[in-house]
Amino acid sequence: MYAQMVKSTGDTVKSLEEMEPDERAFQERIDADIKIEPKDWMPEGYRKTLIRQISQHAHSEIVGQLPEGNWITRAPTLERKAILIAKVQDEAGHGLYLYCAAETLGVSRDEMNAQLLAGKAKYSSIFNYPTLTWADIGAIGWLVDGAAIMNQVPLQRCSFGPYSRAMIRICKEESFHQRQGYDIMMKLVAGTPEQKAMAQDALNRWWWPSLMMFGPSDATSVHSAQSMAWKIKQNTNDELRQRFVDQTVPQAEYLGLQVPDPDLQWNEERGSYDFGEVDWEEFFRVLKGNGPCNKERLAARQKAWDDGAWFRDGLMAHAEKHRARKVAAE
Ligand code: BYC
Repeated sequence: MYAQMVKSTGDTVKSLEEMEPDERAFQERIDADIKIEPKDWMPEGYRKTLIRQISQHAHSEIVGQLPEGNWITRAPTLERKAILIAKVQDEAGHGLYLYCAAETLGVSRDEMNAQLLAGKAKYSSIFNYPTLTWADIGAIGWLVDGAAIMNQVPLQRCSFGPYSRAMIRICKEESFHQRQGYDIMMKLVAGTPEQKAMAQDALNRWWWPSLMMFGPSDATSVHSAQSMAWKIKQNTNDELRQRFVDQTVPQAEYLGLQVPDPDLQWNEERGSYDFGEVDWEEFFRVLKGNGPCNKERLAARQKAWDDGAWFRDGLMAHAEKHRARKVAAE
């Protein structure tokens, strides 16, 4: 895809002719599907966009541990507890690969963390909702990980090498996560009427926030046009949201659950589902820090940072001692 063919919804995307020679050579590499590596020349905007997206993605993985971690002590069986611990641990691993990928762009993990705690860097809106019942753990795996996979599979082909490679492993693990969530939902819908009602209630609460994960509509997405020209993103927010709906509605039907959208209907002509309008006011309210759990999530991250101070200090003191010994021996 050539840069000049991308329609811009926000910032204008320069055509090849408008670019300086360095920038043009860079764009031609992107257009030829050649990966960009950390030491290659890149436009400052490309570097900044990647730092923003990858760090926000990393923060999402880390903050995303909190709603699920809430159920580790209350998982209904030892097996479910072991599975949930493993899943939450995987999310920590994803955060770490992603912080490492962002660090190759010249930002430190401490800086990224400071931006999160100062409210300057975002994390996915979805993690500002509470996990009220065990069925929410099923719904998160099924819907939230399902939406994450839909968004992340194309990111495996991202033009920036370290991000694209991190996504390959992350996507493999997310597939297990999605299946464990669906498995919880299958058990619940085959259980007592109360258990089935719990599954339906979780779907009711998580459906719309899951659709919001894909970001604002294409008409209001600020970064999509440039990010697609740079092949950081391969698809628009609305395209991926539609794919998610098309994939997930039959899964809900198989479970015998009702998707909470009166406007949902199969469109024979388009070969996909029509669905209702996302409540964008709610989405932007959550992004501004006013969702049900924003304050709690940031307070938990601040506490983790404060509680870890002694450990970071110990590591630094240890490294300094080694350095001093090495210097003395030379
Ligand atoms: N939540 O111009 P747009 C997981 C922001 S975690 C919050 O469309 P872009 C998991 C956006 O950042 C999955 N903010 O932006 C973990 C921008 O604000 P800034 C996390 C959102 O970047 C544990 C503004 O809105 N996945 O898998 O082109 C357990 C305008 O948006 C959201 C990723 O992070 C949102 N939902 O597209 C289970 C994937 N949406 O930065 C599961 C990587 C938009 O200008 N990220 N914003 O202040 C992406 O693919 C893209 O960044 C997005 C947004 C599609 C999210």
